[in-house]
Amino acid sequence: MSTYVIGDIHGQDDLLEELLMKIGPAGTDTIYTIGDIIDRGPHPMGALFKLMEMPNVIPLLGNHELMAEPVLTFISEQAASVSAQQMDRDLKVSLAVWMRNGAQTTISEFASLPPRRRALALDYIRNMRLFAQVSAGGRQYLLVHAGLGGFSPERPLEDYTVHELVWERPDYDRRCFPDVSIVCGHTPTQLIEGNLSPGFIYRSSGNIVIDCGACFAGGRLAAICLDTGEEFYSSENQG
Ligand SMILES: [Mn+2]
Repeated sequence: MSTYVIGDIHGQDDLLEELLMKIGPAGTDTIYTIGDIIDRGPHPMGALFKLMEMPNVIPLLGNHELMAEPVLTFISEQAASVSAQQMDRDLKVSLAVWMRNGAQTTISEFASLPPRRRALALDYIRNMRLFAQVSAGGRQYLLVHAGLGGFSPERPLEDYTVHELVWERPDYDRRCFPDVSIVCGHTPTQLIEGNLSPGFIYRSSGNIVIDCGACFAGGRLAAICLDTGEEFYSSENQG
């Protein structure tokens, strides 16, 4: 009955497979993914369907799934490829932003799926949760893709906007709660200023950042066991 959290996967289905082998989860364990299963890497839909086949996986929403949803909905309802002419202006803007963020592999894999599989993938994305509150190993955790943007101790979690939870980059040196650790992804730990172990799980002031840059050469996919604090890593992305 352990609880694991996996960082930003970004289409690295091989690293995901390897990490799951290392964790060796039991059917009674729970595995959260912290968001950003798709984009950038070679097989976003491969990673997504692997997780969809695991009933003990609970996926949280990342900013990449948020960007993808309207465009994938369009593709699903229209043709097998994206034809910008049929899109309204809002959707064109969404597509442009998403394309700048590594959408290509997601779009091509999604477009090549049969309609039934597309519907299943979209359903899975639409049902992703914004956050999860977990108790494990006698400690309390808040799992959320980016963190608590616009944090104030008085704000109930339900009050945060989607943007604040999946896009904004919090100050990891700020402790939000005295007795709740925040587990998040979104910022590869290679990019955290002053981090002495870039590419490994970063802990500071009750914040645990588990995006270890799986989509970059030299980065890796990481997971943490909330019960024990044990860290798991895939091998490095060979680029
Ligand atoms: Mn990410």
